[in-house]
Amino acid sequence: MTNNLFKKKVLFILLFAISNFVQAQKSLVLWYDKPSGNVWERALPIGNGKIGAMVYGNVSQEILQLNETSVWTGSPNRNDNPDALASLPAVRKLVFDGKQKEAEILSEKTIQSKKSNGQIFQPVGSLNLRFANHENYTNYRRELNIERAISTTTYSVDGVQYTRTSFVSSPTNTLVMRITANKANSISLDAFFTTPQKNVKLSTNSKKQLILHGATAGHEGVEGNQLKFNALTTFKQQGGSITSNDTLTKITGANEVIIYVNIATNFNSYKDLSGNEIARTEADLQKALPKPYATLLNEHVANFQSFFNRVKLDLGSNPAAEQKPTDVRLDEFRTNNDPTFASLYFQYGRYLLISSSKIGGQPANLQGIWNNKMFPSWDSKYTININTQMNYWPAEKTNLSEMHEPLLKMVKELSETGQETARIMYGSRGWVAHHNTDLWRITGPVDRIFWGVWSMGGAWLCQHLWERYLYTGNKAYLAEIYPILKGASLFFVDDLVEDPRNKYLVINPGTSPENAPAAHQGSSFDAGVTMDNQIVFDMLSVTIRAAELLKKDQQLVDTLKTIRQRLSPMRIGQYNQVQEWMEDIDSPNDKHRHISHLYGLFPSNQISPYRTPELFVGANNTLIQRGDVSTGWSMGWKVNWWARMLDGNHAHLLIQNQLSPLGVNAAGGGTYPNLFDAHAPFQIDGNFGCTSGIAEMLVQSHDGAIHLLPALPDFWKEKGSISGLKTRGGFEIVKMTWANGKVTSLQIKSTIGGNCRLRIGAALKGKNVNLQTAKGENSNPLFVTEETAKPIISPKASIILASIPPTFLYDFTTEKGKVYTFDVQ
Ligand code: FUC
Repeated sequence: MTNNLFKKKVLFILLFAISNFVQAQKSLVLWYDKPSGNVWERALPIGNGKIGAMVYGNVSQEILQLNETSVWTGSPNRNDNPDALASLPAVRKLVFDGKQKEAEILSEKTIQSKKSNGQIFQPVGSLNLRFANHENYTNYRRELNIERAISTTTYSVDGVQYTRTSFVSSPTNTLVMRITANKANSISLDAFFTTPQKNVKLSTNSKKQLILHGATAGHEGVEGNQLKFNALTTFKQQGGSITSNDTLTKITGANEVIIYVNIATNFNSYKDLSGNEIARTEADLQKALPKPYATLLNEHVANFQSFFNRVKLDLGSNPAAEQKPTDVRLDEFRTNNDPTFASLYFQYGRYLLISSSKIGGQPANLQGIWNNKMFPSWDSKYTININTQMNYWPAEKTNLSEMHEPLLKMVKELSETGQETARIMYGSRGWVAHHNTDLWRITGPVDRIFWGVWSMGGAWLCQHLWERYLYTGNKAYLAEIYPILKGASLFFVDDLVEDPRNKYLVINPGTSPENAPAAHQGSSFDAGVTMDNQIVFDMLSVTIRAAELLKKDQQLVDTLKTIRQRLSPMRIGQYNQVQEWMEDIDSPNDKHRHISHLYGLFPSNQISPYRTPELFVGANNTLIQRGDVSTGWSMGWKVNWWARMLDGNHAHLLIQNQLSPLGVNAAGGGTYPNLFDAHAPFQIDGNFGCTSGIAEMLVQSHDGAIHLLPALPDFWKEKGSISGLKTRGGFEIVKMTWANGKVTSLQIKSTIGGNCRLRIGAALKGKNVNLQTAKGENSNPLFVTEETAKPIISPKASIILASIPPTFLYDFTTEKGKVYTFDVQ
């Protein structure tokens, strides 16, 4: 090769690499050509699971709105109603006698919390940066690069180009903003804190640091002034000068400014507030301050990418659409084929989970870790009758198991606090949690009893513990969580009662979250509702499995099996629907956002096209009757349901509904310009729900096999690939490509060995593996499915079984650590 030719080749490779890099960058960026103004839902979220911030990207008046994971009102407290136990026989009798409304009225006094309805997740305040004479700017752009977890704002004033780069570093627990200009001595700013918190002191010190120290208030009779927080802003500038007055720091004529924000509280645990918030912020700052900026940045990016880069998704591309700002793409998504926007939204869900849920922090709440209001909707706490669970649907399957940790820890803590609730309110062993909890791990019923009576929160959350086991096969972990599972089941052993009408064992009082059948005079109370039965079934089943795997508690296993047999099967009603209630009183015109009785379809696996064909059709009818457009999270759930119905096009329709600007869906939710999900208001569950749904459209593993491309919509059929999704059994889809709707290549890694069963639409050929046609049950215990009882079908129903697309089912034996490669035949 001549020297020139060599140079040309190198240049070509370089250009190619750069253009690929730019392409990857572009597709994983949210960007805008206008500042946020004063609209919080336009600002861009950054966070490390402990500190969260919304970056407004305003030019002359920049705002970093600040949160810290443990800044909640109140202090350690409980909210059980001690009158519950004595009243339970009367409440149960009223329900069994069909007097649900009377039961509800009585329970308002005896079961509903007389104390706190839960405490509030609150903001710390804002760091404000004023740039004088920056009103007239050009070349404006702000972006959030979700592949690097960095927000950048650039603009020019008087020919000088300014750049602000912000990120929240995990390794140092510090928010960092660096401000640069392409002309020396151009950066001048005033910085100061503001806060809606009442009990605070703002100050500066001799190091020109800004300090915001305070304590949160009490709420609903729970003592305040206990949870202390400290926010500390530190400046490091090159050139120019720095001065401060009592609450403001002024920088004049600098070449570069780096701003460090540290926030901490005295919170150690739900029962211990003995930490030192001031020492903590100092200690964190000392981790960041000595490091060169480039090191801080690189360590942050490396840490973030160690999670984020595990999964890559390509659903196809539409270059014309991709050139537009994110808010314009959002506006056009429902009428445009913009598959990169769907993959961006999928990855944004993963970005948000990494940024709002990390070991050492609290689980992502209703708003993740981002809230600017003192009284946010539903206190921005943990609604555990769907919303908190939905936050964690993507965790295992999108290869972010570590992000699951804060939730799993919360379940453990609820299993501690919930024991007293079980004992005092129900006279039961074990533990129980109702439909909400908060930083203090309250487990009593909150809000009006219409909603609060539901006692399944803890048991549903336990499925997350079990799911982690199914994805990892880690027996030591199983032994750790077993007492929590056992406690949740013991509660049911004591709390289930025989329904005199039909002799089934039922939960009474129970409810199908937040809905009420017209036939019950507007009361939500009932006994033996479908979702209760499904959750109890799962709870008993996983406890039985865990005990058997650990070779423990044989007698208890026998008891649980006996009880499980006495639960009501699911029912198919007169409208060919899965019944929500024990009686056939559902309305086909009910559009309620919760479709709790389809818990059995997703996230559970009690309804299956292969094992329960009648219920599968019933679920389809229920989904059609309930309709598509609803609140954001409800649409997110529906993406998962339609994926489980093997209907990719309907799932995609829901993604289009969800990814519509707020206001487009009459009487429904949508998406804000910063791609936060809109209930409305902002609720992060919808983001996470849809992310999980997109994964479920590509790979499922709940039904005895790894099902590849179970629900690929026409929009994504042409060509695509996915890398890094995890499945039950500890398998990883190293890479799967497809074209024209069919898998074209596949690599699967086994991380723990065991039988791997694949379900796939086209015949496969193993390259380094012998595929067998699968027969009988999957021998891998991590894929076990429980037998769902045959449904009771109304004589008025006429179920026509669905035709399920044919698939191939293969088995092959795997070894821990090995990668298996396949071709399509
Ligand atoms: C449940 C839902 C509401 C809302 C709230 C936080 O009560 O029914 O729609 O999402 O949680």
